[in-house]
Amino acid sequence: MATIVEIDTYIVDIPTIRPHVLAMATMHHQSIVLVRLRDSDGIEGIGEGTTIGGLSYGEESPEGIKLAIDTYIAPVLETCDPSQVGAAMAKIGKSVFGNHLAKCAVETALLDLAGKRLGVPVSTLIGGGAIRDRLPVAWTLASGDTARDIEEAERVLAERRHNIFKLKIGKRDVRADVAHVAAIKRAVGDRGSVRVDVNQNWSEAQADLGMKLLEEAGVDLVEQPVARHDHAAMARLSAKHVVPLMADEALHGPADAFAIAACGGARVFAVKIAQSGGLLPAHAVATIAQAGGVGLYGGTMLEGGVGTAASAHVFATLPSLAWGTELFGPLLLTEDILAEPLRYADFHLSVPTGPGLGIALDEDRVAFHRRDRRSPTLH
Ligand code: MUC
Ligand code: MG
Repeated sequence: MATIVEIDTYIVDIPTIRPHVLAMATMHHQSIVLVRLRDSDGIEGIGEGTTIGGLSYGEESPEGIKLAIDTYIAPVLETCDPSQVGAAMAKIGKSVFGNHLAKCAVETALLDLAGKRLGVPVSTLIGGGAIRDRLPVAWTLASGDTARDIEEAERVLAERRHNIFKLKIGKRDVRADVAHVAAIKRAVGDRGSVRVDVNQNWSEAQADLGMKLLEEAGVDLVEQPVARHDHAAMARLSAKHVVPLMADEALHGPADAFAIAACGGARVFAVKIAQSGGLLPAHAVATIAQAGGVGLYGGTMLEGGVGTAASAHVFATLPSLAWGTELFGPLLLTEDILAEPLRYADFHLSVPTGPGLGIALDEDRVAFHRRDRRSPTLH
């Protein structure tokens, strides 16, 4: 049996191309936790654990992800057969509660390694193989300025890069937010789909008003308008409004997926590998959605190239992906950490095809941006 002989984790900080304004934080850079595993046969696997805005989005921070892996997951991993990914993750799950982003990073690296060992892409290991080779990709307009957002939408439409737009709202008064969205929808017209993400920032009453006005403005989807634990409010809003409600922060794996599908809490799920606790649980979330008649959207934690490729492998296996994906993370960063960037063209992302994740790191660029090798100016 091969064993894991090296586990290296480090944080890289990469600036964003512009401030990314969300209800709970404004991002100026993204902090990516990379995990590199090497087994006794010299095969390497790479994984990524990434969150948004430090501790403002969820319970895990970049520093916490690294600590969970180094201190609690690595000692267990050293006792596991790296080719048995399910067994390794089950063993880790027995001694590490929660910590879904850290577990996703480790599971990604194990699957990359196992895929390289077998000479197959990760999609073959999780869902029986890819059934599509490219994925529709949304872009998030979140500069904080309506005119700038419209300019950005026009540019990416002209480049044929994106025709699905997600707008980040929830920071301002409901009517001011709706006016911003309606102006962008008027500019985009029938050339694209406009959706919003409130990131839990509305009360049920605000969401009731907001969803009515957004529907009138031509918005196609309203993501996580209320608090993630308030399944009852999500179900009432879903039942009342024609515009579908999409669950995001409410979904932390298969148990949440089952509970939300069962109570009619959302008509669409944003499936995220990180929030689900890995690629295999994310695939289970999608299966539950499909069984419960819930539509699917491939979500992101604004990961860099590694997490984005891993997500693409999962989403490529899903029989239906009616709402597309938002796997644009690498495009929000000033620099790509992959040796060969992922391919975005004709409103789609191409799913990598090589063994494992089908990607390689740009080692010089990664070394340059490693937090432990730089002066602490970015964090
Ligand atoms: C979120 O809440 O969905 C996804 C796209 C984006 O701009 O932010 C993320 C997080
Ligand atoms: Mg969201």
